Amino acid sequence: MSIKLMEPFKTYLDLQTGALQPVGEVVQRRLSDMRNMYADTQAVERILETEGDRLIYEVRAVDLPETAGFVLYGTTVIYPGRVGDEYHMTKGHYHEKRDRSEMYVGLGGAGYLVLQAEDGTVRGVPMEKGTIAYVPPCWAHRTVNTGEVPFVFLAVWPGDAGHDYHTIEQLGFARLLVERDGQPVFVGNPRYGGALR
Ligand code: PAN
Ligand code: ZN
Repeated sequence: MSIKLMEPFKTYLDLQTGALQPVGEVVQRRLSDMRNMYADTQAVERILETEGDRLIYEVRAVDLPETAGFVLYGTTVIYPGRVGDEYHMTKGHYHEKRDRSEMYVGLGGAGYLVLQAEDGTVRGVPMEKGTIAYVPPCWAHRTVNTGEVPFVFLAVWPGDAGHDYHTIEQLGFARLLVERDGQPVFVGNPRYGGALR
């Protein structure tokens, strides 16, 4: 008996823009998609009223089966900016299978990989071009653009990891990255609903 072989293939990655060719799913996240994730809800509403629905980040993924045995990869571009004093960021998630890890490779710009464990422990890993930041098993992860240009990175994760957005949507992250005197600083999130350490 023989199994059906998948043909080898390659993807072209534009290191500057994060564009992938060929590309599968492309997701755009706008401010309205993250309405409840920024601490300054008044700033959110003000931006939506005066400026419109700002594009915060884009994700491009290669078309591969989301099952065990595959390695998935895609790029993320977070555009620079702030909502109130909180920097633009991704929604953030745990992997549905909590023990599936991930690697992030910085391609351009600068920011942080913010990780949170279910006991409320938070860590921040600064990232720039050339940084390989590792998400160990069981950490929720979010990225934040603390610079003035797009923050671009490549992510690689196991095909059967799955994405649990719900937990972070409900509880939030315990700590937020905000700008103070032009510098990124971690502060407590007054609206955080999970365990604290
Ligand atoms: C990344 C993220 C990507 C966007 O590819 O999915 O940076 O962040 P959100 O998924 O939280 O919106 C990854 O961690 N994949 O597992
Ligand atoms: Zn992930």
